[in-house]
Amino acid sequence: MMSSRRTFYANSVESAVAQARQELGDETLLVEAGATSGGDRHLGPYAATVETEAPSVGSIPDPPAILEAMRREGDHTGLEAIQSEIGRLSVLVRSLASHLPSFSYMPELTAAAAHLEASGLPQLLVSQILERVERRLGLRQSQDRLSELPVRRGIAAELESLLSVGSGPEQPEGHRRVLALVGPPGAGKTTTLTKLAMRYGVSSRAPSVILSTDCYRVAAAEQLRAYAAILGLPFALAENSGALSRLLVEQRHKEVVLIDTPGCGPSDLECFEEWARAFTSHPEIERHLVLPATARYEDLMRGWRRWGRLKPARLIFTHIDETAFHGSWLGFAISTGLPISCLGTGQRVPEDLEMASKPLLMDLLFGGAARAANA
Ligand SMILES: Nc1nc2c(ncn2[C@@H]2O[C@H](COP(=O)(O)OP(=O)(O)OP(=O)(O)O)[C@@H](O)[C@H]2O)c(=O)[nH]1
Ligand SMILES: [Mg+2]
Repeated sequence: MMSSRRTFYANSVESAVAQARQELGDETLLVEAGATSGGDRHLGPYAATVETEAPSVGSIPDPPAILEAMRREGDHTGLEAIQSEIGRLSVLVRSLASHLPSFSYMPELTAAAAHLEASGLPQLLVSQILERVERRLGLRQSQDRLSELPVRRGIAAELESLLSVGSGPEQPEGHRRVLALVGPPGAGKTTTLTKLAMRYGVSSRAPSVILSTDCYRVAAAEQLRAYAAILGLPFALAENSGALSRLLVEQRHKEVVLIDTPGCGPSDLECFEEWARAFTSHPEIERHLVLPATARYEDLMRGWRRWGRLKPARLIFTHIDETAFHGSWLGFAISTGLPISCLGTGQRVPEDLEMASKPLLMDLLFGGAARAANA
């Protein structure tokens, strides 16, 4: 299916993105957002451009899927020929792109461009951000060279306007929160859920309960049960979607309901479909998609074709402590338009959990690589 682009205008980037998602669905991909300029200004101060039709899963096999199929079937000669052709084309595209005006940045921006690309931010996003900073700071017109600081601030301001951070589970008084952590195997769902239970379920003193739907790994559910016992919180295991529905009715007086889910891998469609159906019939469950910050942007986007179907409300990134390159997951957050709620920064429970804030995200993006280099 071919995709085309549409632009939404509003008083903030967040509401332009919200409008797009309301009209076109949660799987809509954000390709550009920011302050409007020139002839578009009368339409609204901010704009968000989105892809209106994402390719449907499985309808047209994409190149990585073809490669994967060939790998499974042991077609190594064909695989190598395609890989070498892709390598040749990517060198060619890079060399052509380097001659385009949008890729030849002003000297002030060259180092920043290299840093952002090295951090894993997708190249398209980097060029969009830097073009805006160039315009906003008038770099092409001015004869004076700017120092690094205003350029860095300009980039941070652009990025901050594209990113959104959203409330984690710290629930407003009197407002019930039913949260499910979903995501790929090993992302850190159970660990993060335990951290959240300790931080909010216990310290807020709101009546809370921990539910698990992970019947695939008995040890994991038992570990969570043991944690719940230490925290003095009730725990229940839902073996299927029907059991989950019954438990949600039983636990309707609890103000904080934290649900752990199994990590369904890409080949485990049955597990995924069962819980996708269960969540669709319970719109009150806020889905927080847990993803490792160590994953590449392209892999996160591939996973989004599946995880996007669960219509997550927030993103949680874990394993933040294991990488110094934070552009991939930040780029993914910008592309999906979803707010980041919290970050897993290590294995310690409950210490290694940070609520997301824009200054923290900027510090990670700009400080991470520098800190790693100095370590
Ligand atoms: N370094 C680091 N390790 C983490 C973080 N979060 C989780 N882990 C570790 O990652 C491993 C997997 O964590 P789990 O919480 O079991 O992951 P899960 O998503 O529940 O896994 P499944 O239930 O198998 O899908 C464990 O060894 C955790 O201690 C983090 O933020 N940083
Ligand atoms: Mg788990």
